Amino acid sequence: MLNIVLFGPPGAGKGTQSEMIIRRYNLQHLSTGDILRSAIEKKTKLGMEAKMYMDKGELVPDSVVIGIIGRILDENRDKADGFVFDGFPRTTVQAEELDKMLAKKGLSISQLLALEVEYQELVDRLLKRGQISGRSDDRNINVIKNRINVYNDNTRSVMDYYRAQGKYSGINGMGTIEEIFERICKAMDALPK
Ligand code: B4P
Repeated sequence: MLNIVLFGPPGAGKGTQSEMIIRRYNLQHLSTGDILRSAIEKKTKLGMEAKMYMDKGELVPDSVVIGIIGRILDENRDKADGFVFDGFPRTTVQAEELDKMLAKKGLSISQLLALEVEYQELVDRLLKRGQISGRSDDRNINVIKNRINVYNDNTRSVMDYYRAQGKYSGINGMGTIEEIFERICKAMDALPK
């Protein structure tokens, strides 16, 4: 199985590239952001709790997110040739827990692919999406800046966690969606089968 962590700051293109990766490699897309937004839309208890954090650009507590991922892994394991984890793990605690959950199933992360994008480009992409999609966390410049700060303070260290395992690849995330996808495919095709 090919289990990829697609990593990067908010607006790096994780969601966008995940959609293309899962089609080419027959993988399953697991986006914690999408799952949380769907819970908010359905007004579930989880959704109401998550909304308080997401509207401010803060991370939802580890225990909440880890519980969700555990359930989904159990339900979906046999449905594809592996997973693309998009927006998860976002802390080293989440990364450690993910390793434990996968190990129980005899699985592991194959590689972390980190999309590298300049600060102003991130802000511009998110503001543009805010105008089109109306996503509340993309409409306020202060919330966008806070999300990038939270990434730098709490999430960036996840790269070191995988680097220490020899599972880190940096990908230039500037350019067109197709150009970036080609770079990702090159990195994925070079992974041991
Ligand atoms: P996410 O849903 O993960 O949102 P995101 O980080 O903003 O990135 P996303 O993947 O959606 O955007 P993309 O870069 O593809 O998280 C939202 C919130 O949920 C978090 O702030 C947090 O509160 C919570 N959360 C989620 N997971 C969590 C976890 N594990 N733990 C705790 N909390 C969690 O794209 C952005 C825009 O750029 C799009 O409009 C796209 O079209 C555009 N774009 C992409 N590539 C482009 C390119 N090459 N050129 C131009 N535009 C491009």
